[in-house]
Amino acid sequence: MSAALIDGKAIAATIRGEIRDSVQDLEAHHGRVPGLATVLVGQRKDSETYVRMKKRACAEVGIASFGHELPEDVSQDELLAVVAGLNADPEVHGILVQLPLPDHIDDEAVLAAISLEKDVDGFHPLNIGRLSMKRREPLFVPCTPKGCIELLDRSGIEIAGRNAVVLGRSNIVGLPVAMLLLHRNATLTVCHSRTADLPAMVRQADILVAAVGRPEMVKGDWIKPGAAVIDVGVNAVDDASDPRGYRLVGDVDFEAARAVAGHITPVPGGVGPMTIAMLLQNTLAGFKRSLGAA
Ligand code: NAP
Ligand code: LUD
Repeated sequence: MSAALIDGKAIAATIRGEIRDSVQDLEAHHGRVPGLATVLVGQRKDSETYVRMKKRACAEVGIASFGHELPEDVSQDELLAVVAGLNADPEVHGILVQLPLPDHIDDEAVLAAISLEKDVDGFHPLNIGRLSMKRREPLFVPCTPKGCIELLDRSGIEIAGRNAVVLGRSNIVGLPVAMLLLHRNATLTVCHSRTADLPAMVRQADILVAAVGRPEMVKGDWIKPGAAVIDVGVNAVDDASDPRGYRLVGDVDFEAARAVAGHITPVPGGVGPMTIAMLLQNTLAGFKRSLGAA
């Protein structure tokens, strides 16, 4: 038997439709639309692609986007000044500083400078702190982790009481997705590069979230039969038969895992489109909050 595909691309399109309807309603009542500012430093191809996709998604749902492209050698002070300007701009309800930043920039200082009310990535230390504590509500939940939970929920997968295994503990994916699963009453295991027996840990997982950035590292025979597999990894591997010279694969050996799992996300077309849909959702929420406060 082959796993049911969790179609992130289709689910994200449904969510964008919901957001577009809300934006239209709000514009009709208030005469204003939500605004997202994107800040891109340097010329990394992947970051350029993601930011372009985010701006395009904004346009599709009626959210205004304001792009700020800064040179690779921008100073920390110049970048902080851009963030300060966006914090003060009433047309901007969400600020996204695309990561990674160049090495000479202190990314923690930049993320901490973003107004909490506009931190649609949810990376502000206070947001992460609230996310990690019991019964504290963050203003925004980070987009990729939120997208993973949304995929489980919209696929009817029970979280409470089940064994969830997260591979990876990064600030942007592994750690926050682990916190969300814990708050939803999963029994949680977090694995990383020092985990002794990764296959044995993964075999316990009713729900597996893989976010390690290692192409097809998770093998089919690591998967518990019937498990839900959320593959966050987006890895480019050389492929001469592809016109681009590469193709994207996840952290999971998709074909082998599919034969064993109950549900599985593809790469591309799984978590990636959800990250962008959740960013739009957070921007809409920030806009609504600003209307309430006005
Ligand atoms: P990261 O910051 O590099 O973190 C990777 C994590 O995986 C670390 O915790 C690391 O352990 C662990 N790890 C690395 N090699 C391992 C191994 N051999 N065995 C066990 N654990 C290992 O990466 P990230 O930013 O979280 O991203 C992870 C992947 O998700 C990447 O492919 C990235 O492109 C993708 N991603 C996708 C989206 C999306 O929207 N779809 C969003 C963000 C990221 P240590 O902590 O011990 O070093
Ligand atoms: N920084 C992110 N850095 C990298 N893939 C993303 C991402 C869409 N501040 C900040 O957007 O949330 C962020 N906030 N991130 N990422 C990664 C991470 C950030 C990754 C993949 C995709 C966003 C995506 O849509 C497509 C897919 O998986 O189907 C494939 C896109 C392609 O290249 O064809």
